[in-house]
Amino acid sequence: MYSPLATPENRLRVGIVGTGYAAQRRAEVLLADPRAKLITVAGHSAANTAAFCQQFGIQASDSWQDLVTNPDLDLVIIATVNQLHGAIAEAALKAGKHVVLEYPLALDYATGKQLQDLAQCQNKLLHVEHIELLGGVHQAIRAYINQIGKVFYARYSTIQPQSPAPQRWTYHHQQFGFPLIAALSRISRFTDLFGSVKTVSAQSSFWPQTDPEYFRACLCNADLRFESGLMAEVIYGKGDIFHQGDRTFTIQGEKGTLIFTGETGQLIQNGETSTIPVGSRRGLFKQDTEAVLDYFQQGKPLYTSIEASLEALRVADYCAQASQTHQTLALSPH
Ligand code: NAP
Ligand code: BLA
Repeated sequence: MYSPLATPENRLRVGIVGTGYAAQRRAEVLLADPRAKLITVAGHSAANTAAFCQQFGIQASDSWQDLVTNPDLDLVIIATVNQLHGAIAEAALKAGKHVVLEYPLALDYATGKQLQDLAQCQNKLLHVEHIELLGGVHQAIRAYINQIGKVFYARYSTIQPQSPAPQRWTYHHQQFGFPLIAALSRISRFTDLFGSVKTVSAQSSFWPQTDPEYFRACLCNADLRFESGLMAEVIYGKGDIFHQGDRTFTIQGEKGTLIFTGETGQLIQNGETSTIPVGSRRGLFKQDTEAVLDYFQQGKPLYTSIEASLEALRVADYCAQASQTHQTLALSPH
């Protein structure tokens, strides 16, 4: 599936859909890496598309539909609003392109599963970025979790106050999707660390803007029970109803507790607290992009798999259903 070592003539030819934060980080890496050639971008507003093209010295495609069928591309990176992920990935795979997505793969599990099947059929890479797994907090958890014995409880809370709440896609029901699907990293951290989920229950509340397609704030929580018996809670909130932010990851084990508040980590055992060094949240899109290039050029395995991303999406989709039906749901066996 991967090509031989890079030569100037044998570079991976890439197109990006999206011109925002993630797209810019991707473009920077692709321009600097001799194994890749950034060919084109498909944007949204004319002004931001033009600025992106000027900054990176490339030509815009007229639409994402044109981009995915461009015969000069090997790989399409999808870094646009969540609502479009599934349709663009499907079209790109059908056009015979490899596909890299910023999470989430799609806004529901069924669509994600179809994309996985399609990629397999087409024999193309379908990779979903999960930069949270590359980040300092997650790496520190992996490094220290063996010190706290059997883990029985974990909780991850992210609250982001924002006032006034913007009228942008991240506050738009359709474009963002159900918050625990959109912010899939909250759940994928748990599935990466603790394996299979047995049951979920969840709640969600939304506070509408004047235009009800947008919300001023949202709050979702989910209780996950893992096959191992471990209990976990995920809390995600943002918007103008919050007056204090929070990003706290707590892991309780029989022999100790790990607590991460932002990028500060602590290990607590027998009444003693020690500080855990935590790496940065920066440079993660670079790491992901380089992992993709290593995969194509050297056949090096990626740090995460489509199966793992899809399983996190399945859990998040159950959370969406549980919050609508107010029921505890058991995940069906595969
Ligand atoms: P962003 O900076 O807000 O950029 C969003 C992009 O989508 C821009 O090109 C924007 O174009 C375009 N867009 C906005 N509304 C649109 C609409 N209605 N229809 C079509 N295009 C529209 O967002 P981002 O942070 O880069 O996020 C992009 C993707 O990466 C999302 O799926 C997100 O979940 C994922 N992701 C981001 C991060 C991160 O750290 N930022 C981390 C993990 C995953 P205009 O500006 O011209 O409107
Ligand atoms: C995740 N950040 C995300 C996501 C979005 C944004 C839409 C995916 C959904 C989610 O998991 O919540 C958007 N993040 C932003 C915006 C800012 C921001 C608009 O911080 C404005 C400042 N991402 C950035 C910036 C950093 C960043 C500037 O845009 C700074 C280091 C990091 N965002 C970052 C990381 C994740 C993420 C590491 C993965 C989520 C996680 O760690 O769980």
